[in-house]
Amino acid sequence: MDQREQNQWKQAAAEAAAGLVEDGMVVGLGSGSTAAFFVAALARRISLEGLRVSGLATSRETADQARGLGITLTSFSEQAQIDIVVDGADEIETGTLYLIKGRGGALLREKIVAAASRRMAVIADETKLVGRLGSIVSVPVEVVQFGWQATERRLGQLGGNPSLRVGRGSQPYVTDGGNFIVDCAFGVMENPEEVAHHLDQVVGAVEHGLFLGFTWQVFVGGREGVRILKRKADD
Ligand code: A5P
Repeated sequence: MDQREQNQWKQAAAEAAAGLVEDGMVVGLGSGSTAAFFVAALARRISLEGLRVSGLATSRETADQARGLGITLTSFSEQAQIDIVVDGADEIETGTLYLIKGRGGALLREKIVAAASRRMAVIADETKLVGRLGSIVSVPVEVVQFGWQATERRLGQLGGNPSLRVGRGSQPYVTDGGNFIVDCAFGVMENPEEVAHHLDQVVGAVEHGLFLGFTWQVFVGGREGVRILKRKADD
């Protein structure tokens, strides 16, 4: 896959989704390379059209980028609800619009923001589309540091073939929330709801990267331009 072309697809999807933002909105700002294109596109609309929006960032990295581009940031102490969140994904199941997220490590804040948003628009290049979740990536699970080995063992008993994510200098990767990430290779999932239900019960696991039922629309950039996938019920 040509990286430059893939970036163009990501950017095209991000720019199309930036068109969803209206004056006065509170906008959840996702994390990752595709979301970074969205933040840049939104900043351009703000400066060219004088759009007034507040952004709620899903990671420190996104907050830094948004602040640097002059986007006003807000927080949950100021907002009861977010109008729309625009975020990337690692896998998108085409039939259900279910997602795996968290390769960038921001899944906990991403899910909190998605859950507090009226709508979630997902932006991606077409390499992220799969028929079944688990085809390409593992499911990241954010776990508290205390007793992580016990939590990892439990994830292994669930068939997750777990491995602790390693960051810089071969040290465990630490999230913005101060937790570790255990990546779980469940393989192709026939029943992601059941996997999510089991992960929800694991003591020591704070959150997992299965985003089921959050997506409103997906903007997919690819060779043919940008196409929009909609949830069946919204057709
Ligand atoms: C961050 O934790 C992730 O959920 C990202 O949204 C996801 O990894 C997509 O990232 P890219 O847009 O960089 O592929």
